[in-house]
Amino acid sequence: MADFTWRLPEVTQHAAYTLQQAGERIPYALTKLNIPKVWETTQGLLPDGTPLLFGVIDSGVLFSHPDLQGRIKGSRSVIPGESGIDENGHGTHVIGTMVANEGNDIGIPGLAPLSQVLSIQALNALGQGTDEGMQEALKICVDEGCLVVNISAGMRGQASDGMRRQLEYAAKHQVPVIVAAGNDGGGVNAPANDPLAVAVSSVDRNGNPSHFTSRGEEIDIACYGEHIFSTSVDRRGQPIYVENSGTSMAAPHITAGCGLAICAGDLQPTDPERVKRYLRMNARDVHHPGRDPETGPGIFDPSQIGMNVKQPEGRTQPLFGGLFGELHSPARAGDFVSWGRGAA
Ligand SMILES: [Ca+2]
Repeated sequence: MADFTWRLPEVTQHAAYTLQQAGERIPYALTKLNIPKVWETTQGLLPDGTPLLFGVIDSGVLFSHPDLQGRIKGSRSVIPGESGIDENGHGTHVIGTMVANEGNDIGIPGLAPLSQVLSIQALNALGQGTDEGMQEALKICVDEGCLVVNISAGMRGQASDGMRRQLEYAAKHQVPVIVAAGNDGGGVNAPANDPLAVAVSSVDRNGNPSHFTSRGEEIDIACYGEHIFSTSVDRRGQPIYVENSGTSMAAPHITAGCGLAICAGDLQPTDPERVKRYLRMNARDVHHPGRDPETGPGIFDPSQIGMNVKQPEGRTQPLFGGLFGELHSPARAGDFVSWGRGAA
């Protein structure tokens, strides 16, 4: 019997800062990705003016974090007895990278600071969770109208049949699932290695592959994953900022980048193959010329968002029908684990 325990990858935490120490600064990755330029087109609102909704399946979120005010549309847990509040730090870090408030004089801006997140806690404070819980979490994200889902977690081997069915369910509903490749330096972990997932590897600030990044032909895109400064939680449950490294930190840049592209009308909600093609067409080749196992087609380059197709303001946008249905009942307990360690 295969072991379908999920884990957070072993993320390295380099430093921690109190709120008082964290005056707002643009993280280097946002500068390298030309995100402030993209903000002239969109900061994460759909054409109808509503915030794009991301799904994040992780260790939960500290929704009281000052830099995440207004950014958390909902927070649930599929782990019995858990509240959805992040006691690990990993989920809060991933979410801050995506949607932390911009211009509020504290911490960081996320890539899509006007978007929102539905946080589904499927990994506990130790970064562990069950396959059943992860499946349930993904179904909730799709059913609740998330347009892009981030999973910075996984396991060795191949996705279970049940997880594969949920990936098919997401693909059928045109919800791309962006997954961290893993941090063990070996082959791409599951479910990032599934054809229905978008697998993200990590590079350092100079574009060199991270020594820890999992690698292989399944890598769909690379992004910055070293020394990423974002929101987190300390041991007492208080809001802090930390600097982490891991593919867990690279993936949310891709998730948020896809969200910005959707908001700008450059990318329609679509199947995984088309999302992969979009990322490939907007990749900057690094490392070995052409595709390589460490970085795939290269580092995502979102600088063309809003440049290709000029869209009039206020146009109607019929595609986004993300109606919020009822949440499903929590799944059974299990042993999932998330990728990357927060403020442990
Ligand atoms: Ca901020």
